[in-house]
Order: sequence, then structure tokens, then C-alpha cells
Amino acid sequence: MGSYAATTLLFAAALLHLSSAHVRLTFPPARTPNYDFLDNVRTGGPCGVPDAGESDPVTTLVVGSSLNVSYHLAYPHRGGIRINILDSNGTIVHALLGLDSWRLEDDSTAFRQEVTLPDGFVCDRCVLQLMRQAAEWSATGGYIFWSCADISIQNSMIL
Ligand SMILES: [Cu+2]
Repeated sequence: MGSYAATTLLFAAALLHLSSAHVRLTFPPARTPNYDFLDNVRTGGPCGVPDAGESDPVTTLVVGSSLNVSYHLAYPHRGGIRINILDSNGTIVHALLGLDSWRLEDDSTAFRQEVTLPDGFVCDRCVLQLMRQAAEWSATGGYIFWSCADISIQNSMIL
């Protein structure tokens, strides 16, 4: 294969990767359309897709409980994750893994992270936001994918 063909193939592979193989929440399930290629270059934050209102799945969680946030990871990008609770306006109200560092940076194939919801924080409609770095695409680590789930946090599962 000539170097031109090899270069073209490599470029095609990179494009294919950029458009199809990243990260998407599986629990709580991502809002729709639940694309796995929502990044901070081509889509707007904090979720990449707008809240679709009534048609979105809403996962009810119990205040102060622990859960395994799980995500489909199509490719083991370098870098870590953050998990935040946002209010319905998209403002971070709780950074469940901290705001100042990335977690799981040493485990690029991880696909879940246990978190504990804050005591006393309930919401009828809020957002669990996952951010996942793809550090090899950015010298500063500022290239990320995001995926959001619409959630409600209640005092009891019995509504
Ligand atoms: Cu990817």
C-alpha cells in the first residue's frame, strides 16, 4: 500500500472513530437522541442534546442513595470522568466526584462508577451528567464527550 493510501485509510479511520465510538450513559439511561458522539467541539454543553421534555425517559432515584453510574464505552480513550448533578437549567448543583479533578484516569476501560447522591437533595426533574475525556485528541485534555440522563430524586420510591 502506498503512503497516500495508508494516510487516507488512517484519516478515514479517525473520522469514523470521531463520529461513532465514544461514550453514552446506560444507567441511568441517556436522554434521547442517545448518540455516543456528543462532544464539546461539535455540540453545546452541558449535554450535547436538549431536554426533550415529556418524551425523555426519567429515572427516579432515592435521595442519599448510592448507585453504579454505568456507561457504554466504545473506545478506551485516555483520560478520566466527572459526574455531576445539574439543575433543569444546566447549572451544576452537585459535583459527585469533585469539580477539580478527573477520576478513573488510570483505568481507561472502566465503564461504571459508584456515586452517592447528596443528603437532602431532591428534585422532580434534574440531570445526571457524565463527562469523559478523550485526552489523546487534545494536548490540554480539554476535549471531552458528554452524556446526560434525566432523573428525579425523591425521598421514597413510592410516589
Ligand atoms: Cu471515541
